[in-house]
Amino acid sequence: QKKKSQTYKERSSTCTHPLVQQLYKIMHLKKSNLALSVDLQNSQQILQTVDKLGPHLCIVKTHVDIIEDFSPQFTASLRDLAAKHNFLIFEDRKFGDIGKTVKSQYEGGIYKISSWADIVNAHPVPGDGVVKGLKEAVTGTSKGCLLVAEMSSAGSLARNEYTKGAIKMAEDHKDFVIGFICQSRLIDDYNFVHMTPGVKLSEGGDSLGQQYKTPEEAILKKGADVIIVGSGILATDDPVQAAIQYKEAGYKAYEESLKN
Ligand code: 5IU
Repeated sequence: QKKKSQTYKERSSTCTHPLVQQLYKIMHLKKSNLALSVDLQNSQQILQTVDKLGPHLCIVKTHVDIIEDFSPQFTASLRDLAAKHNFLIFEDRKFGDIGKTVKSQYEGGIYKISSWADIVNAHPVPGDGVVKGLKEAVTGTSKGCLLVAEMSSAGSLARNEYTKGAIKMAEDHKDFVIGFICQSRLIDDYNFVHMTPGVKLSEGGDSLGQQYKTPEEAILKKGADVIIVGSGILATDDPVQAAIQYKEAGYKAYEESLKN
């Protein structure tokens, strides 16, 4: 039996992980369940876009390894924008190696992801060493990790038993795993934030296997907490207006979901 739906405000006080509390608080205050996937390759362009769209976002999702002119100044500026507009930063790195390796990939190299990203994600394919390795890099902080339990792309192998394994791994590491990247509701527990990419106001896909669902479908039918939108916002003439449209569609679907 499904538990009664909780408001973002209620979730911010009943959930246990500090980062999850903070996220739901932001979602409540900004009336937004919208994460922007800012898949641009120029750091100034990213910062300008995030500064304009920031008021409408609960999360900014990055792919730091596609940036052509990366510098530590970029991540410092992004953190300043996160403080200015009150959003969390999610680096969509999808760690997928043995524990020792992902630990260095998370804290080291050029990007030093653990120093600026609030949230990262990991593929559960290596087993829970991936989670343990990442966790070791950030002991004593309130950073969080999402497990990629399902993908939006055609033919994804992350399904059935694999997805069940991801759920078990999350439950075994509640102090660090704060949720899932998924396409459907996996656990009836707000301590695990369900974030869904592959969202666009008009359904369809792209030429490389991406498959889209609408905000309503993601939230109302599939039980997403956060919708992740990239080109639906960025590949328009007016990204600010588009962000507002997605924010409002997402929030309306959330309000509708409270009636259940
Ligand atoms: N992304 C997906 N699907 C997934 C996962 C991640 O699309 O299952 I895991 C990423 C890829 C891209 C963004 O950075 O989310 C979606 O961008 P568009 O909204 O432009 O398709």
